[in-house]
Amino acid sequence: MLTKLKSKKLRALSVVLIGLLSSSNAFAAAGSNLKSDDFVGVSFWMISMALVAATAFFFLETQRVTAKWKTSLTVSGLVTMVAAWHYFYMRDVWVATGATPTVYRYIDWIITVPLLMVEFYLILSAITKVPAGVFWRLMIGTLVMLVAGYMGEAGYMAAWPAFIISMAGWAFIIWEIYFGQAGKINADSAPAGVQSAFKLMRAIVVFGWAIYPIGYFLGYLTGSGPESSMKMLNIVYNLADVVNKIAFGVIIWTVAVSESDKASAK
Ligand SMILES: *C/C=C(C)/C=C/C=C(C)/C=C/C1=C(C)CCCC1(C)C
Repeated sequence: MLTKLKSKKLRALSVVLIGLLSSSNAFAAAGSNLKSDDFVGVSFWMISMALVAATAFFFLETQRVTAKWKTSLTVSGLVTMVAAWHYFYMRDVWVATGATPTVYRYIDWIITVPLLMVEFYLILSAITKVPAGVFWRLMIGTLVMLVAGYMGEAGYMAAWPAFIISMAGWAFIIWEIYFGQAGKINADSAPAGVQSAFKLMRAIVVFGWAIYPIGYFLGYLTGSGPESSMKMLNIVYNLADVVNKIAFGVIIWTVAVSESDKASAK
């Protein structure tokens, strides 16, 4: 019974992965060749593949943890899967045209960043009851941050004011997870393993996420030539995604496994 269920899951997973791979191949065939000195293009390729591998890993590892941690790991896998898919497109836009794939980047963020915020809610919900206000405040902060950022990058708004509004949205998120209700619930009710994961995750929201506004600053606010600043912008955003999507998921995986092992040892 158990093995039957498992093989079904594995089949479902392989369908997902084959889908990912074939969509990338179809697109690559229509695109152009990656040049050996196009390091931004190389980073797009490497990160696409790392995201695919991370997706398979997170989905498969859901089998190893107890029920209430499965959702967190599934969400981690969704984040890397959605990002991988967008990376295939971003990579081709960059390699074929040398243009910054702003629209794909933000479509990716508007899906994956709320999912990352949900992770805070989920890891706290795995241990105690969490009021819905926590969830909504994290969502509102995310929306303000991303909508303003997009308006600045796509030219609907001047780069500086958009930057400032977006920074305010990010600050609001940080406030909630450090000093707001989310931070308090963690400090008051979470077991040690969850607390340390929560602390690492929120440190990522401060230090890992800080890489994006730095990229925006270097890309739009330094007044350097558009070609070099766009290379800088894309390399910085790509590296930031490794930390904030893959490493973030790995932290959740670590706590999910250790808390599950503890539960089964009881
Ligand atoms: C997986 C993608 C993630 C975690 C993306 C996060 C993006 C940000 C934290 C972006 C923040 C920005 C600012 C705080 C100001 C300038 C504009 C943004 C949108 C780059």
